[in-house]
Amino acid sequence: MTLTVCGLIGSPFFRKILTQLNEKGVAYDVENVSPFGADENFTKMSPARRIPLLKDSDHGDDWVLPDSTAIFHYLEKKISEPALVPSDLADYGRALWFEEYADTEMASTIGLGIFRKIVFPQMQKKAPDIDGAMEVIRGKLIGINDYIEQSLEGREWLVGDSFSVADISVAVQYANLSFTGYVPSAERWPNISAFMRRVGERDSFAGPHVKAVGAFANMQKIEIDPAEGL
Ligand SMILES: N[C@@H](CCC(=O)N[C@@H](CS)C(=O)NCC(=O)O)C(=O)O
Repeated sequence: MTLTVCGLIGSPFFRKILTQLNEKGVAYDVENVSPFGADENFTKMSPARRIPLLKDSDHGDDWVLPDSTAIFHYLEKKISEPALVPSDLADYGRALWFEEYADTEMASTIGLGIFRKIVFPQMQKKAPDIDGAMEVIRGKLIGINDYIEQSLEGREWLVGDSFSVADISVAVQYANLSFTGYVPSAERWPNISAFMRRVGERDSFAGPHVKAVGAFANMQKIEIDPAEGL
């Protein structure tokens, strides 16, 4: 079996899958694939023209799976240990909810609303849209931070007692937020801060994360006055 994960290290969805495979201790290959300016062959593999994609040699050369959620749950079935989805049914449902919330609500607010405004212009040697990003941080992001903060109250992980798809999905989104220079205030959202520290201590997450940090190291970042309490 050869598993190949295609995408870019800056993508939270791509790192979601790398973190999962690292947790499982499975060897895999990585193929650098960008969705931007990709050819028609990419559209055949990924009709939504998004990364990540998974190839699994067990199914032949033409088999390819798009979408981090499809990939994640495919891999849970293929390599079941250690499980990253809860066995308890109630927890399983909650874990799927957090994955969905992270992949849609958080990704659109953080990815489209903040990350792209800071990072994408700089990739074209243009000035980042700091004011536009700050508007989203001061607006929609606060509600997301409050919800995740409250969901982590008195708990180590978002669902049940162990690290799961819920934690990975939420953490990779907050990681992309940190690449813009903004991290939620530890005074105002202490549970998020402690959670991200705990996730960052896991090699499975830290390996891909450190590579992504390097990719954005030389970019201009958001600087927030601590008095703003954001
Ligand atoms: N629901 C998809 C979302 C993937 C996604 O949005 N990937 C971004 C990169 S982080 C992408 O490929 N964007 C291409 C584009 O917007 O043109 C998943 O979970 O894989």
